[in-house]
Amino acid sequence: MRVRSKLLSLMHLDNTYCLLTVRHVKILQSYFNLLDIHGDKSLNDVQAYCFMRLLTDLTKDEIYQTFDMLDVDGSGEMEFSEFFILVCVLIAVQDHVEKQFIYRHCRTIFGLIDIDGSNSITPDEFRALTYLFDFKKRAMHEIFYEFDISGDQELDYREFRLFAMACIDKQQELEKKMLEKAEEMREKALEKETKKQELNERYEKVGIIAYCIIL
Ligand SMILES: [Ca+2]
Ligand SMILES: [Ca+2]
Ligand SMILES: [Ca+2]
Repeated sequence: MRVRSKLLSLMHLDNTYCLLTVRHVKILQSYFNLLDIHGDKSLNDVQAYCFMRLLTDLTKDEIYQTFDMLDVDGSGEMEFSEFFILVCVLIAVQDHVEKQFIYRHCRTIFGLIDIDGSNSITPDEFRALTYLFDFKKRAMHEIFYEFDISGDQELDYREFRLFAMACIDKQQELEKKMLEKAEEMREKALEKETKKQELNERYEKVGIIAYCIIL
């Protein structure tokens, strides 16, 4: 999923706990109150649809599936606590910290994608992660069976937690690679600069010698 929002681009999740600050929660509460035009402290499916349609590139089906996933109390409406989770997911995606987010909020994510509340995740339920967190569909199919250690075609919480831990390993591996690449580029730039400086000094010397010869 892609996220585009000026307001959300000003908000970031805390590095350690992957949560919003109290100040941002207050801003979000005011934003929610503005969206809640009926003043009943919740957003109905149409309001939630418009909100997600405006901020993301999710399809209609994906939006309604996300709405059902987030409607934890089954009220058919999105209350602030559910809206808050949605916004945290959007910010995690916007800031590319979705793997970290899954790891930190493993239990919550497990509860969300377990739509039927069976305490285990089927391949169909697991698919929600592909569009929310931009996992590749084919890879996710393989990943699902890789972590289904008991082989019952479902992921229980312990299996899902292993998946979440693997996510963060992958993220750290990626970050390490990016840091190494940045260091490599920095060294190359430094080397280039030193060479340039040496060349300039040499030209300067040659220039001085030529000037002396002319004199
Ligand atoms: Ca609800
Ligand atoms: Ca389930
Ligand atoms: Ca299993």
